[in-house]
Amino acid sequence: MQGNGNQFGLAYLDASEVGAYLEDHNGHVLSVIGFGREIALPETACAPLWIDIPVLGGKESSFEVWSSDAPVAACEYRDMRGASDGKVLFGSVALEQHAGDTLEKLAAQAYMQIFGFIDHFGFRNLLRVWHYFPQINEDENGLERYRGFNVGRHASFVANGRSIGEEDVPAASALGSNSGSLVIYFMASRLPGKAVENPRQVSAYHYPQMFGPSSPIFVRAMSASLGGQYCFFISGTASIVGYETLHQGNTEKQVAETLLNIRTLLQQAPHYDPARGRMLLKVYLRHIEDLPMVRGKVQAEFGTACRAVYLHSNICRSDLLVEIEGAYFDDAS
Ligand code: 3EB
Repeated sequence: MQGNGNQFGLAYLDASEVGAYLEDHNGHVLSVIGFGREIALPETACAPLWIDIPVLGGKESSFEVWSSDAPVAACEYRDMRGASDGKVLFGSVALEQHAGDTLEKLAAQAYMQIFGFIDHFGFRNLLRVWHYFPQINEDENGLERYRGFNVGRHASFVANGRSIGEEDVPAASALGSNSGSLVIYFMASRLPGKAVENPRQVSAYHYPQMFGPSSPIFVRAMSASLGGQYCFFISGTASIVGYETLHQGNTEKQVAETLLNIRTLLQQAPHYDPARGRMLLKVYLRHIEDLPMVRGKVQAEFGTACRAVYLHSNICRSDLLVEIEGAYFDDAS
């Protein structure tokens, strides 16, 4: 592995970069997630996950690679595979939805497996979870699929004795893919991180029932020290104030509101210093044509050195046109 000072971290890479990066980090890769078109990749402890979401900005694929300075070992338990460097545990679950299954049932099953996996390896604290599944805004048995997903997630938190409050709830994102299974990947740790909420927003787990029979379960951000490095994971963030979507139909105003929400979260990140740390973003756009405008606003906020990946995806509320997630790393603190 090339020593560039990063103890633990994340890279967003293009198809032309990912092969060499994985070779350089041989034995140190925790997780590889590919978006867009599939390509052949060097072998890693865990097979790459593929998410069928088109990459915007003239790229056919984009890769999210998590790695560690410490050696990484594969972790297998029941049907699940993951990888750990001893400090964090990455894992994933991909479940096919067969005829007669509901997404609610699948979500509950996925979380039962996740809790079983992290408890088995002694990493009981979920820090960050990513959810992708197709037809997120479509109806299933009279309920929007995202809302059905929330019912299943909620049920498995309760069934596993996890509290629905800051101590047990991870940062997360939930986005629509174009095809494939319910794919969830996650990062867990032995010690809890510190949950961060946004004073401009009602905690998602306290959303009123107008957004579905069970509330979503995520915190707005998670602050953690991992491998001697300060990390701040920002959940999927959108144009929501209180619990309501603002600026329906206006992407430009939604991005501005989203960036204000992110700024508000970063004020609570004790070590945030844009001049010193590294920020990486995934930006989800419902409409391709919004790319130049949104990219302009994101670059104005974070500068052109900030690595941002733009993805064409449906967002979990049908009136949201843009959502942004982030990860900040400070190697010095
Ligand atoms: C929101 O603020 C937007 O269901 O896990 C953002 C991040 C959103 C995570 C989830 C949903 C989730 O409600 C949607």
